[in-house]
Amino acid sequence: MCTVCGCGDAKVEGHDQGHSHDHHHDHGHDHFLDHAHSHDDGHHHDHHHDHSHVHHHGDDVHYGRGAAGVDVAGMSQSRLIEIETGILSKNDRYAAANRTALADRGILAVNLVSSPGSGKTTLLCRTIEMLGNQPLAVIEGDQQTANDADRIRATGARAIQVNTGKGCHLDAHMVGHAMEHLDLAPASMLFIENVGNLVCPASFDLGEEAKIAILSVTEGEDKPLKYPDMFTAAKIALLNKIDLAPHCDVDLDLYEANLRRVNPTIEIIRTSARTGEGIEAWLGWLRDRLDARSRTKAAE
Ligand SMILES: Nc1nc2c(ncn2[C@@H]2O[C@H](COP(=O)(O)OP(=O)(O)OP(=O)(O)O)[C@@H](O)[C@H]2O)c(=O)[nH]1
Ligand SMILES: [Mg+2]
Repeated sequence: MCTVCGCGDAKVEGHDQGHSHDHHHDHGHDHFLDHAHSHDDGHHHDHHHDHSHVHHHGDDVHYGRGAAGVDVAGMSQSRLIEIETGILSKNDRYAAANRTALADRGILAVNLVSSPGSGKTTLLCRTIEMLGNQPLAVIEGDQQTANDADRIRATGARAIQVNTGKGCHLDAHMVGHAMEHLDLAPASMLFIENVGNLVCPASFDLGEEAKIAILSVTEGEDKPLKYPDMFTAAKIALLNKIDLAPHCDVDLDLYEANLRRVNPTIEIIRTSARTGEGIEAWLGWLRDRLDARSRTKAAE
């Protein structure tokens, strides 16, 4: 179960719905194409569920009314809080382990987050092509299919697909597992493409250097205001599909102003994965961060 939205109560073989499972994943099999566990043992949780409002859906279902701030059928509020508390510290531990492993090898990891279809994979393919011989690897998160990993591999880059099943986000444990399989080169870049979802991935620390929010011009200028958590969590936003702007009723300056309203320090680059506009600036951002990593490592 995702304790942000309550989704992902997948029935998984050998796993009861919604229990606070403490699985260890020391099993030897590669389950990256069948990762149907909801993995709620991985939740970095500084979101607050401080909904003061109540949504009425029908006569007797109320979301977010209780102390846990989320309703899950058949589960008490105290049980939900107990589960969340256990989950949070676990994800933080996994994220810290990922962060240490990455820092030890001077690897830059970035986490691409966005709503479905804003252009994450297309941008990544373009990025990989333009980075040339920079060592890198990709972790692809989707509920189903290996389409995106296949697209990445078509560029010649190494990629591993994590299917989250009913889960709505990647967590630090999944990423740690994928990192082991990728056997990352020192001073490489690791791109993590999260599940397309503008809500839940904001709350999960994966051990990455930064969350990169991708927005496309067709989504509407008000999205930063409607989904602020994602944009406060991100260090940089790529305003993508800029080539379509002349065909859309979009005010790009207002888009940027709304981003800065929710996150005054966010960096913004206008990009087109189609034409390549803005991609050099994005590569410059990545290279600067990778260089900073190497300098930190050399200073140790
Ligand atoms: N015109 C235009 N189309 C784009 C651009 N970037 C992506 N697209 C198109 O947008 C569609 C979705 O792109 P994807 O790269 O699959 O988006 P995504 O964010 O990876 O999607 P999910 O992984 O499903 O969340 C595809 O048809 C792309 O060709 C762009 O900069 N300009
Ligand atoms: Mg994709």
